Amino acid sequence: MKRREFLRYTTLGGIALSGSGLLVHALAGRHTQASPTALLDNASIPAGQPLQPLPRIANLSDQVGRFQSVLTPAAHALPVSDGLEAKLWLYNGKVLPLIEVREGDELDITLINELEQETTLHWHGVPVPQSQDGAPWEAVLPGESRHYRYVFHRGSAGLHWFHPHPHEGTARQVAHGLAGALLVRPRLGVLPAEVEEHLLVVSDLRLNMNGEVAPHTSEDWMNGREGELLLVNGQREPRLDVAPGTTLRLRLVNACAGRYLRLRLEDHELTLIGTDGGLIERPQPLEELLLTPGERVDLLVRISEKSERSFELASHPYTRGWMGAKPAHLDEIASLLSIHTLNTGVYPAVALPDPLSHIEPLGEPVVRRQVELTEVMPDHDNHGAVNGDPHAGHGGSDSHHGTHGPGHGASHASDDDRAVRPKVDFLINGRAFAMNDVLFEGQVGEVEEWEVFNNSHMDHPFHVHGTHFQVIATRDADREWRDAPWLAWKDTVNLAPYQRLRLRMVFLKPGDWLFHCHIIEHEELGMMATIRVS
Ligand SMILES: [Cu+2]
Repeated sequence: MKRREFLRYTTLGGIALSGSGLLVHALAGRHTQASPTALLDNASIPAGQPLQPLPRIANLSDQVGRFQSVLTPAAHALPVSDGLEAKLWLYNGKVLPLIEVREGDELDITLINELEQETTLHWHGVPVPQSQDGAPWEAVLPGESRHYRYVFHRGSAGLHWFHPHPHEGTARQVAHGLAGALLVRPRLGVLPAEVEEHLLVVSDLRLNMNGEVAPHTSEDWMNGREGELLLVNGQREPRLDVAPGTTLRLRLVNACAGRYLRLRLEDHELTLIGTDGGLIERPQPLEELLLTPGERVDLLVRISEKSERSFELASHPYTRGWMGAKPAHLDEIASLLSIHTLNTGVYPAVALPDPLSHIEPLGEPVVRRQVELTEVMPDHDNHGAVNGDPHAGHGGSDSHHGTHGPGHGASHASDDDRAVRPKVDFLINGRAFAMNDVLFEGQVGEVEEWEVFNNSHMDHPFHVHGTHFQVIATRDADREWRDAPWLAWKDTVNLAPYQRLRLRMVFLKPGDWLFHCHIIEHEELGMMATIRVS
């Protein structure tokens, strides 16, 4: 390497983005040939920097039991290197900020919308009153603000998250980086103090060589977008140094729009201790774990007693029914976190309480519903479902119609993101989401059982607002029903192609609650519906 090139390389290498953990470096001169269509690849970000904690949203209240703050989504340009900036939309200028509260706390957040489009704050995984849910019919216009106020009731402890949920604007806002983590601590923690906890928010970004978020492609809309830059807490493949034998508690959020994470930790078994809605009753050992968009997981792992070793937490290839040309990264192992053991004494194993929690079965349902997920070409009837089962019937026989009243349903002006939307509809019970459409009506406090059928050739992660559910039984394509071996509180669950799940849930608060595919692009193309609970 010539001396001049060497100097230039070291000047550009590894510059931290201000106010965030996102570290990007550009190879010498690559941005001088910037083309708006060429993309920054994962290799353009340095790996192996120390894992950074999520940046915190400060609590402005001095009252015990109250979390008060301001969230301002706005455009921010974060310096990447001389002449190259990542142009993102962020809350308070922070990449994946964290709000931390305790069960019983009251939250009071002022949202100040400094975007050039309407937005909302959806508190994914928190059973809030319906008016605080950030639903698309409660949009905050550009330049306007509103309060979100609610209390974290007992039992809401867990790792949740927040993201925008405006009508026909969610995919674009999420692709620009708008999301954050919401950690609700229990009143009384049950895990031993020796356990070392880390929150890991996995996200991805697609930037062009000018540092701009690249618009959605037709493939993004069809499959759910997977950005080339795979990030953990805004960093590429960060490094975590621990003493040998350390018991790590890794709490992950899959904040990607479309990317599935099939998690394995090299040479280690994972122990599942919690899901979307908090701790499960007894630890479950796992070789690997599938974490789909919107899901969270709480894992314990006792790291090897060997010193000076490295272990990769990685996402392994998972086939989720890709439509069109498959990007190469789908067949590759993607490293997320590199764990290194230090040359120090060995930490002893920790003893866990038994049980970790108690999960009451919801009991026999009062109402049963059928929910069917399909993909269809709009010029055909539903028997033209994309690779769908032509003999399958459609649910929705108990559907009702309602309205959110006049003034709702206005969509954004079209932009590049939406111009390339494919001619495929993603449907629930044969219907694409409409703001004034109510698919189901239910009653507060009644046990509901939903049989959700993925009548399509792609995986879909199914999310319900306003409550958590228990997966009671599952039936894979061409198999018999199997009872779930243990109970967990979930708000997002994956359905493989032609899989059926029986979910039980109770809505404790009245209002119009959304349920949808959490591949954001599928949601926006119509795979979303409303249940009106009164
Ligand atoms: Cu989907």
